[in-house]
Amino acid sequence: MKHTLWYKDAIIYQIYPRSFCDANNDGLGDIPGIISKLDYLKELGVNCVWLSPVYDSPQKDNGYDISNYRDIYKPFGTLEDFKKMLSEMHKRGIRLIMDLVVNHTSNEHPWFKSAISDKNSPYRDYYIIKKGKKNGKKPPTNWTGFFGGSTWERIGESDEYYLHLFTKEQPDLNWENPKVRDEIVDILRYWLDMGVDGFRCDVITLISKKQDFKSRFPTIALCGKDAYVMGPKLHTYLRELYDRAYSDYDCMTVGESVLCSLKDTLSLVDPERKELDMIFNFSHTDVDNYLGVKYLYRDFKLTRFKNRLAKYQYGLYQKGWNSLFIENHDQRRSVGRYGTLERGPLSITSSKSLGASYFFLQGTPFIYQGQEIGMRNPSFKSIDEYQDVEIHNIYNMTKKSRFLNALIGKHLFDVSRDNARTPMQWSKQDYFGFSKVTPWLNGTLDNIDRNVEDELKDNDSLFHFYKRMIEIRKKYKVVIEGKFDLLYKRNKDLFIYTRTLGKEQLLVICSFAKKDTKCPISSLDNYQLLLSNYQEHKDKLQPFECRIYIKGV
Ligand code: TEU
Repeated sequence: MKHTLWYKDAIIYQIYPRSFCDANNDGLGDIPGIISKLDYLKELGVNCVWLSPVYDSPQKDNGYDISNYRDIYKPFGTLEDFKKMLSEMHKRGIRLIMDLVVNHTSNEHPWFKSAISDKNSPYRDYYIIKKGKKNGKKPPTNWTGFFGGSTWERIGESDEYYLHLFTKEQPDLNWENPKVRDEIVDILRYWLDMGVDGFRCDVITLISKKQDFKSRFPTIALCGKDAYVMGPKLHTYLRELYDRAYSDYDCMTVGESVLCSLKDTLSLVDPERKELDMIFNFSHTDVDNYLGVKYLYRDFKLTRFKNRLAKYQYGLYQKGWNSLFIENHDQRRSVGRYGTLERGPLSITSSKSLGASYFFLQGTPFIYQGQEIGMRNPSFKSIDEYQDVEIHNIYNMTKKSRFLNALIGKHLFDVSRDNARTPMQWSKQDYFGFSKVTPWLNGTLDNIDRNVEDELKDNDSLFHFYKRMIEIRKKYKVVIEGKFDLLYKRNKDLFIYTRTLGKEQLLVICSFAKKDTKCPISSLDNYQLLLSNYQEHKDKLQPFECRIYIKGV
């Protein structure tokens, strides 16, 4: 089937199902809850949804540990609910991409249960099982994982271990085994035949491992990552999935590519290679940390932020497609981050400026649930209020090490993934209108001012600003195809860029300054103002003022 490029016009809204809307009042979001909010998404103007995992799962990593790829986690609903949701989305012109988690399964997947219970199991080689050292008393290598600790778990009292780059409940699949690849192709076709429009491919750049499985020189985090990031057969496997599955459907793929460079990105999204349509790159979200380790906190600098974004705009232009995002379910909220203000009279103004700064770049923009209404991090006080396995693992490590506690303890809560996973705030009603009972992870009432009901009524709200940005993206071709140019790259307060397509030019001016700032552009006479976060405009740019102009239309 023809592989159209619909994703270039897509505006994609990410739903984290646990926290979106709870229709049956068990404290957990669910699929009927999503169906009940599709008209809201239509009102916002998005035309595609990325749905975080809803497959059957013991939920050790909130669904990123799958025990049955062809059924729905019962508390979320049924396959019939899913098919109804898909149909209702399509009726509204909203496509659906599923979260594809195939670097690993759950340890409760039947494949894994069989693999570790019987050395002669046909599924034994579906996983990466190696002999430990010192008669099994030590793991095969000194690699460390994304959630801290060793990447190896001993199998009972045997001298063998299995590999898990994430929790021990998420054993890595052995992609070297063609039977594993056959299984994945079948899973892809099962959902594509159901009408799903594509996939967000979880940690897809980790699926190929170097086969030497040797220890590495110890590092502060992710020891051994060279053995599995952008592994030796990754491109082969990605092309195989395209040839055996994606190519038969008008679908889209976006790969989550942790720890990847621009060079890696170009190799993954080159259309000629038929591997992935785009990827999530994290260089701009790593601006406020060191070495890409989010616990090593670093003050934000706008020049670093805009130049890293610009690097990918220039680097991918006419070579491959890009994704654009500032939030997701693994990142803390952007309110109070990236130079914006968490509270006070300029908080929403600053979030509008940040939103405009990424939303008109070249690529497919993603909006994470609650980002469009300016949801903030919860003000949790104790580790007991956090649910995520990642922060609990890291917290326990800091409790055992004064050095680690001194190095990362201070910002641990700030960077927790739970910050993005509190219930979607639909109203000021109890439990934010998310549920009628205490949610699985509660929000905090000091953030109740940011809710859908109030923002729909307020024409000057962040919601309506996002809605207008989406309208502009849909109206002007220059936003999709225009060449990006960064202006005033060394200006530490202003992020200004143009997008040019023939005579058409979009000019995006975003101030991140808390005070009036001189606008360096001498004349704006030929431009038409499309959108701004201020009603009146002066010679100077007002605090956090953003303006989107166009000319040549
Ligand atoms: O995330 C991969 C990943 O690297 C993140 O865990 C990230 O490094 C970390 O969260 C930074 O805080 C994907 C999913 O998005 C995540 O939710 C899963 O936990 C993980 O893979 C394992 O499937």
